Parts: sequence; structure tokens; C-alpha cells
Amino acid sequence: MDYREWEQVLSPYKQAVEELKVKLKGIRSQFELEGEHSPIEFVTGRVKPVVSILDKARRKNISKESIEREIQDIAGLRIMCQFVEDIHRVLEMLRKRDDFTIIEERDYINHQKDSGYRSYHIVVEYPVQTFKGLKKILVEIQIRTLAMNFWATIEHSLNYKYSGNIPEDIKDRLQRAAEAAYRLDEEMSQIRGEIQEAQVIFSRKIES
Ligand code: 0O2
Ligand code: 0O2
Repeated sequence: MDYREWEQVLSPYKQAVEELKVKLKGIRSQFELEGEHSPIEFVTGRVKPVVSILDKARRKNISKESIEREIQDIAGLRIMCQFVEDIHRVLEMLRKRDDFTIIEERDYINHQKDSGYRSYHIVVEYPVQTFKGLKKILVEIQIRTLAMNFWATIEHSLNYKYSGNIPEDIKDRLQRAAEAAYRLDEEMSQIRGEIQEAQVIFSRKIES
């Protein structure tokens, strides 16, 4: 496929990412308007670059024809939360929505990856209106705390730097950092009530 053809294939994926970003950011605004703690801190989204799509297809032995069905994160959203409890609240809200269907859930929080990676992943089928009609797009939504996101961002950069072969001593440190991130989440959960009260008082002060 040439550049133009890829652009055509990826166009509904871009649309899905943009639409879902607006919808998920909307949840945050609604909580803010109510003066309540939002379980969503911030949202990011991206369409996987073509080189990464082809690279993943090669690694997983996926034929060109099955790419759209088998690579589930061509469209990717990430929801960052302050507390682990918020992840569960976000999940409950997403499970109740009727604008997409969850087709798979991967719990890397209770089942941490060997690398130390933690996050909750869901894959949803999201309908996009195209000029040719309705197209159902697979979208991966990763839900994680700020601490999990910090760890994953650093580990991702190191993996890129070392082309997936991170030296053993750095791997050990990453394991320890993953444990520290886990403990940080636990500590923050313990004082969650205090923090949320302080944040509500702070945001009221800014508004007045
Ligand atoms: P605001 O009011 O500026 O915060 P975009 O299309 O730019 O909205 P994109 O390209 O998917 O979003 O992702 P990007 O630009 O990486 O980040 C999306 C939003 O997340 C931006 O806010 C960032 O400010 C916010 N963000 C990124 N990192 C952090 C972080 O560490 N903490 C917090 N609280 N926010 C972060 P907006 O939507 O532009 O709005
Ligand atoms: P990107 O855009 O660079 O983040 P696989 O790719 O085979 O590992 P699979 O089955 O496609 O996994 O789905 P999975 O594991 O649910 O999701 C893959 C995505 O989760 C990755 O996307 C990362 O974003 C994130 N992820 C999974 N494991 C790790 C990890 O050990 N460290 C970090 N930092 N992130 C991880 P990509 O493909 O890397 O794309």
C-alpha cells in the first residue's frame, strides 16, 4: 500500500480517536462542573504510525489483509487517573456506555507483566460514520494511574533506546521502580479522602 492508501485506511481511525477524546474529556468537564473529584485526570490519544503497524504485523506474523482485525491498537486512547480506585470507577462508566461495545479486557493491574508494566486495557468496537456508511473500528483504551503512566513512559523510552534489549542492571532498576510506583499508588489510596477534599477546596478558591 502506498502513502495515499494508508491515509484512506487510517482516516476512520483518526476520526474515532478524535471523537473519543472529546467524549472522554467531556466526562472530566462534567465532574468539574459538579464540583466533584474527576476519576479522569487527563486523556491522550493517537493513531499508530504506519511503520509501527507494519512492524507489529511482521513481529506477530499478521498478514496485510488481517491487520485491521488483528492489530487492536491502531487507534489508541489513554486515560490517566490519580488513584487506582478511579480506574475502577472509569471502567464502570465505560461498561455502561452504549456508544461502543467492549469486546476484550486485559487486566495488567492484578496481572502485572513481567517487565513490571501495569495498566488496565479494554478493546472496544466503535462505530464511525464514513461517506461509505458505518464502519466499526477497534480501539484500545488503556486506563492507568499517573504513577503507572510515569513508569510506562520511562520504560517505553528505554526500550526504544536499547531496541528492546534493556541491559540487566537497568532492568533490575526498572523492576524496583515498578515496585515503588505500586507502593506510591497504595500510599496515595490511603490518603485519598484528604487529597480529594484539598483539591475541591483548591479549585473553588481558583474559581472565586
Ligand atoms: P489542557 O487544558 O491544555 O490541559 P490534544 O489533541 O492536544 O488535545 P493529544 O495530542 O492526544 O491531545 O495528547 P497530548 O497533547 O499529549 O495531551 C493531551 C492532554 O493531556 C493535553 O491537555 C495535555 O495538557 C494533557 N497532559 C499531558 N500530560 C499531562 C500530565 O502529565 N498531567 C496532566 N494533568 N495533563 C497532561 P489538553 O486537552 O490540550 O488540555
Ligand atoms: P505504543 O503505541 O508504542 O504504546 P504486544 O504488543 O504483543 O505486547 P498486544 O497483545 O497488542 O501486546 O496488547 P497489549 O499488551 O494489551 O497492549 C500493547 C500496548 O500496551 C503497547 O503498545 C504499550 O502501549 C502497552 N504495553 C504493553 N506492555 C508494555 C510494557 O511492558 N511496557 C510499556 N511501557 N508499555 C507496554 P505498543 O505496541 O508498544 O505501542
